[in-house]
Amino acid sequence: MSCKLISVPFELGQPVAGCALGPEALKNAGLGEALQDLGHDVDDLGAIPAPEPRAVPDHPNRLKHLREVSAWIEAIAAKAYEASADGLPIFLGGDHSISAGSVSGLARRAAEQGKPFFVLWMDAHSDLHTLNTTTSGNLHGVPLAYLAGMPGFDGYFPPLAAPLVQEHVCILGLRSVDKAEKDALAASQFRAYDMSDIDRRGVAPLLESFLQEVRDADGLLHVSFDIDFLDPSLVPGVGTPVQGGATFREAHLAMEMLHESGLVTSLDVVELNPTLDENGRTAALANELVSSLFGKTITGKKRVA
Ligand code: HAR
Ligand code: MN
Ligand code: MN
Repeated sequence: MSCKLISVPFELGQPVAGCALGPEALKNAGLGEALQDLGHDVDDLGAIPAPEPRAVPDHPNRLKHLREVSAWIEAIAAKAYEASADGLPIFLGGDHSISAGSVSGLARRAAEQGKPFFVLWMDAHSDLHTLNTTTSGNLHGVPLAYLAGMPGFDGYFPPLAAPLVQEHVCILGLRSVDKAEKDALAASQFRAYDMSDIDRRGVAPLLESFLQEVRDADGLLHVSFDIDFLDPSLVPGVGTPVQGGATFREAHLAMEMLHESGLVTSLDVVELNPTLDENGRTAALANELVSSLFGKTITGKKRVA
């Protein structure tokens, strides 16, 4: 399989400096080499150049860097569409606002191919604010609402070629959901699993039922991996840590299952902030998990999905 590494050094979707250094940190920690060692072709496509801010009207809510975020989404979406013609694109963020671009470009490609498009959103946060409901104004808190075609983005974010089907989205790892996001979730058809669901039922059954849906639909699967999915004790290098997150073993199991499924066609790795990291351990752990997603095993034992 040919993996295409796409660096997206953008951090203005959130207020903490350093996230733009995420792609270099992941690469310097050996991501490309790890994928090659697992037998994959790796094509490093370099970084998406910073676009000019997009001319958008003033918004009544106080939104931070709206023009920059909007321009990056447009540029990333174009790149995602192009790169997904062949190979498996891996977007290295950057904060989670970049996924508004990667996922929209990939969804457009899938729609053109007549393939159902599924998204696994691994995250402490639901990222379901609209431009009208966000109280922080940090636009890494809105990508999933935008991608699902929720109201209020018209004229501010680029038009969506193919909004996500809510039933085709699984959010895993939730433990920070704001009031407006709770209302949005309650009114939605998303599959949303919080940490309590993981504790009560376990990662494996939750994920397997979603993977079975993807399989049954002969769909494409994008994984949007927000590193704050993991417990902050494991990943100091994230800007918005939330206690009570996934263990290494839970994340590792999820990645192994994703590999065994053979269904994953694209990936985001987002929210790494190397300036907050401790001796690169967040980057190293992210790489370890990505390696599992791409076929690294403990014993080499074959498990049939
Ligand atoms: N819900 C909060 C807000 O909108 C926090 C959002 C944080 N998002 C991320 N990505 N870190 O998941 O401000
Ligand atoms: Mn997120
Ligand atoms: Mn998050």
